[in-house]
Amino acid sequence: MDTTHLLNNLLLFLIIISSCSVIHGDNEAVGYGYELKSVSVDPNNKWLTAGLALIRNSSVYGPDIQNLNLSVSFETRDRLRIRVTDSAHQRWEIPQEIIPRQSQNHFPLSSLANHPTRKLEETHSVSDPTSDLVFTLRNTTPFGFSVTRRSSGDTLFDASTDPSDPSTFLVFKEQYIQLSSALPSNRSSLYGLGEHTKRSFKLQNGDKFTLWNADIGSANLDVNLYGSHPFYVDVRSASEDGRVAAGSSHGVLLLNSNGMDIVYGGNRITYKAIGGVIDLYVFGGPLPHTVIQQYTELIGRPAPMPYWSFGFHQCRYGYKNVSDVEGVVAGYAKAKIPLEVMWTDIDYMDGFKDFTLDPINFPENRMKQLVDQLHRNNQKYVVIVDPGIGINSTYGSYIRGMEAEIFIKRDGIPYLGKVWPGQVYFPDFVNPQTQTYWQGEIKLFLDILPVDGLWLDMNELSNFITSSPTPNSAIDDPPYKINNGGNQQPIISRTVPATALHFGNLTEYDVHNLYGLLECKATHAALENLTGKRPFILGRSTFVSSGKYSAHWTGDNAATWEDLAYTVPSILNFGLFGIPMVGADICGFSRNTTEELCGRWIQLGAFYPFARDHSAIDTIRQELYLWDSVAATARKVLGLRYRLLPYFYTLMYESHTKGTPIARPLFFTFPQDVHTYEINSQFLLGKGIMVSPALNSGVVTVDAYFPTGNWFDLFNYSNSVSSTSGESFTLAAPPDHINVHVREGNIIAMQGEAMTTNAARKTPFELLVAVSKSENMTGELFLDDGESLEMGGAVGNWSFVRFYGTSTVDNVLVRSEVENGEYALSQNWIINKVTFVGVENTSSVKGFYLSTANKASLNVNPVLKSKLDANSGLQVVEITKLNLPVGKEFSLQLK
Ligand code: MIG
Repeated sequence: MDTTHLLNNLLLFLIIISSCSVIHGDNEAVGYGYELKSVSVDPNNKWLTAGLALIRNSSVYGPDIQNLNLSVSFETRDRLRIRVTDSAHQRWEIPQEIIPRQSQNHFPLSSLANHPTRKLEETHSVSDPTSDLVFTLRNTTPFGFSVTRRSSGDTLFDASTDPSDPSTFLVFKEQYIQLSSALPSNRSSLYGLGEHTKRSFKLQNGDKFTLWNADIGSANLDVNLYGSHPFYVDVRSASEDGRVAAGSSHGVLLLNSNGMDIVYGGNRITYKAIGGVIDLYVFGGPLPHTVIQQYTELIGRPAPMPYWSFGFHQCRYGYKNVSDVEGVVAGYAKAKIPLEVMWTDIDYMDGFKDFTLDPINFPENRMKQLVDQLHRNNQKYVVIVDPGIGINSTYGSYIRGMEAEIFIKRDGIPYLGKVWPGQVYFPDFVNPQTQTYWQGEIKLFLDILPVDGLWLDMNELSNFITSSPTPNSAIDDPPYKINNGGNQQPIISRTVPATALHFGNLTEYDVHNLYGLLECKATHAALENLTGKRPFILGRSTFVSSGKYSAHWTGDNAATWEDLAYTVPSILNFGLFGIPMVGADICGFSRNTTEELCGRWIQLGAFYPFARDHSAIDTIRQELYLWDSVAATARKVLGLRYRLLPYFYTLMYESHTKGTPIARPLFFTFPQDVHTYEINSQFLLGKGIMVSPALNSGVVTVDAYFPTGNWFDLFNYSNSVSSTSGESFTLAAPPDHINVHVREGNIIAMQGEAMTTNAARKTPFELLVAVSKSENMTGELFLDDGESLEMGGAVGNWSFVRFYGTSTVDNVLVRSEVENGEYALSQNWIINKVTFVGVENTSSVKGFYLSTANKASLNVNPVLKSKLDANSGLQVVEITKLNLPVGKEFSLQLK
């Protein structure tokens, strides 16, 4: 070998060595985990605390925190809280003032040293004796932990470590926290982790979720959108040993407001947050609806929505002037399509300045006429408000904001952003003074124009410019780049820079995701104080607990068939997040809709909890009366929606008191039916009404899954579907029809169709009894004035009716139990008609018995009709002219 050759080889060798060291550098583990130093366990088994020490520093993503405290507590029987914090320094955590939690710390807050520590053993477990959840700490290297169910042994959260796999280790750095849990390979179905537009409702192994509130249109799949909800529900299928039943469910919340990526892959779920602490809550369920009940018990139950907000809403970005808006209102009236609420986008403002009116196109006197006219017709009016306050020395809201010093600051002066009005400052809703300021601005506006609700857009915060980062700032440019916008855009991109400061020197870095929540909270308080009525707020940006203050729409979708389909998973997700009043822009926001698409969209949208048609300025108009076919289908589907208003409203009450969503995944009612876990394009309203929309162009049939039972078409009470063990059916779905079915076992209180919710409330009730011979039948009805601050508050202002039914071969019975019947009696509500569907034809019905608590007040001369549904061989029996007061208990028996 000559020297050149030798040198060359040496060089090659050096290159390999050096490149190896480069590779080694890149391959340095993100972290090496922590080991257990001390443990103390509450003698009553309600809490455990432990000290953790870093095993080794890693140079990736900045400095590690050396010592951590782990504390675990059973806050309720069904709620386990696991906290990991820096033992030396206080770190950012969402304060109680922003999200009040009913959390008590069962463990002593004073330092660990004051408590007898235990001799370290291989594992330490803690479990409240009343709980099904067990927490186990593993004294491995590195340490790990898990949460299991006592009853079945199922592992719910598994942060045990595999020494050979650093991705299983806890990493806790200044600006990077990583926590990972293994999931059982094929028994977990996960839902939640929003806000994202996804093709499927069930989260897919391989999915990534970025949480960083951004003004990114919901037409964009798989990227972070307007809101952040680090919460999922895990619905398990049965275990092989039979100990876990199908449908066994739990929830997990990582209560952390910082930007994060969540990776669901390789049968693990891994959180990568760029700040805060680990504050993990496990909700034991064990059913989907009890998980949401427990979740909303912690974060707060959904705000009650006014009755009128369940009517149909029309909006558009680009209405030209008051006459244009009046024309739309008239168009609906002429077409006899119910219009409850008219909306106006930023067009109404003077130079896009909040709380002003354009003097030319939307002048004060004409706007007043419009609103007065709407109110005379029992219709409502809602306008948009954006957070940015235009900088203009003659603009009152700006002047008062400067005086009150309530704007977000950077480098000691208000941070200068740019939105619709041009240059703006953003109110800092962390500052308690901002509430006073904001309420004052809203008051001045309401004094001019008594609008019925506010629409809060752009509150991510959205900014038309990206300001330069502060040089060498790890706050504006953190070491770990979350996947903002799907391409690791800087977190300061088109929003307020992370180094900007809020009240109390909180950084935008930490509170960014809370802005929309805080704006909704302040607006909600302002409207309550100013109007004394139940506020209606529609918010774009949301976070954990936003449902306490506002409704939500899914933002800027496109008028495409794909986006129509994606609205179903999006809406179901917000139900899980505790924001049940949710809808998508009907007929599509961007791009030109078509007659066929718009027709199908109103068919589906009529059953969104929040139903609003909205479109962008550069698109064709899409009011429902513009096409005859769309108008006809709108009359039909909105007609059914309005008949179902008492049902929607009673579901609102259930949401408000228990957290249960209005629009629900099928597995809420059928958790044991594993087929329901995969469904993306159907949903339930409450427990018993199923919507199966047509979502493709040109179709005249729809394939729909029916869990076991008899289901009856709500439009005609026939066309029943009988599913013996859970099956798919191909149903007729001609262009003018959407399949909406009620399942046997449900009793639905309905009212009549009308052009406004107010008029619908004056019509008599009809009770629809979907007869089941194998199950008890139930239904509920909540009644109040629809606008008082409280829903179900002081006795005397509301009534609650429960309906029960049973059926045997020759006997169908339905009866009511009434709580606080006086209110319903004072409103003279009556049930005029009871319709039984699915009556067995073995003995044809000849008559009925009716009894009430007070027969004397009855004026009954009922008429009974029955007809055979050829489709099912079952009968539909109608009793009319009943005149039964809703507020009085009755019992009615077919014979
Ligand atoms: O920069 O106000 O999502 O519903 O029509 C766009 C105009 C601002 C975004 C909202 C959309 C609204 C539009 N807004």
